[in-house]
Amino acid sequence: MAEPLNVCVTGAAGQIAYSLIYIVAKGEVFGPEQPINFLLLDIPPMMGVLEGVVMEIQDCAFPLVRDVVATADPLVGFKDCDAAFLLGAMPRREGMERKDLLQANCKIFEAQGAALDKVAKKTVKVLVVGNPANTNALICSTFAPSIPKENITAMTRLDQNRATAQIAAKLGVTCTDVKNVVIWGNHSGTQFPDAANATATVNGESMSVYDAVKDDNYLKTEFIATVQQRGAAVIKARKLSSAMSAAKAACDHMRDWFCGTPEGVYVSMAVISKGNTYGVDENLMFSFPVTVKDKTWAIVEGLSNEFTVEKLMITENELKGEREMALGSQSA
Ligand code: NAX
Repeated sequence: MAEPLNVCVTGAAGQIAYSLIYIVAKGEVFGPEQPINFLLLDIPPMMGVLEGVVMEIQDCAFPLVRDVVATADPLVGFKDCDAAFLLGAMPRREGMERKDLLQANCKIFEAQGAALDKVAKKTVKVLVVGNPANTNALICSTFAPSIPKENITAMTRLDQNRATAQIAAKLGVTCTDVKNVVIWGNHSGTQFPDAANATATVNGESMSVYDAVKDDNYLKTEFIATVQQRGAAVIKARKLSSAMSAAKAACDHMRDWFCGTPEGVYVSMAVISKGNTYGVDENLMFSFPVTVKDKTWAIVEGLSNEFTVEKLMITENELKGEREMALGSQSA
């Protein structure tokens, strides 16, 4: 058997982690033959709860789980880490301005970036889920200069999965019959869910989603708004934010990053922009369509049209504003 992978989960006592740890431990992310050491990080007041999570992991008797460490010290949690799911973040409290939220998270992700920089493997793959995910990932990367910027990403896979499921339901097909829906930009209400290049298999025939749905107006209005507002709809119904679906999406993201994307399929990941694709400013964590080979992502080019350009600008401007609020002069 292979050497165990060191997998860190922050916010490990929280609700997304509770679903995510199970999926990872079952071998659905790093493979059914890959042993795992878990490094579970949360804040000091949550250590009691985390102890309960550790007990439950033991009680599952997972064949692939070797060691489990529970800690409140990032230097322990990120030690020699191969993959990190950064779920823990400062939640938005009532009356909190967006700027205050960004600055509170800036402190958390500055500290975690610095700790990753110090003790994680330089090949570590980091997925930021804690909101505001894109900008938190940018902060983390800014304070982890020895870790390649390509190794730090943020999650828009939940938005992609939501968009795929909406189209599948509209067409009465399964989610695996719908491919290449793209999420552009920020994981927020300004994101642009884009079905222009998506395909669907309907009655055994592969065709463009626009041809299959036969309702351009739906795809350009209601579909986009539904996906943009889906997180809020879940909170309204459940009185809690998405957790099972967020955990599944985080696992999809990390699995594709480690194992690669299938031929002809691209997925959405918020990755560092270098200023040379789709006119997006450099140094933003921007969600693009990517393919992954040998654990390296590459942006798929040539997928925009006139409708896309305007939508991309809206979400890019929001990300620039977040960067300015979080990092100020360090954002250059
Ligand atoms: P919970 O509040 O259930 O859990 C968060 C956990 O993080 C808590 O146990 C808390 O103690 C811990 N934490 C806080 N600060 C920490 C720090 N500095 N170091 C380590 N742990 C810390 O939230 P949950 O529902 O699990 O959501 C986690 C994050 O995911 C939230 O920020 C949430 O907004 C975000 N989401 C992001 C999504 C995305 O698509 N990018 C979708 C789902 C979710 O809303």
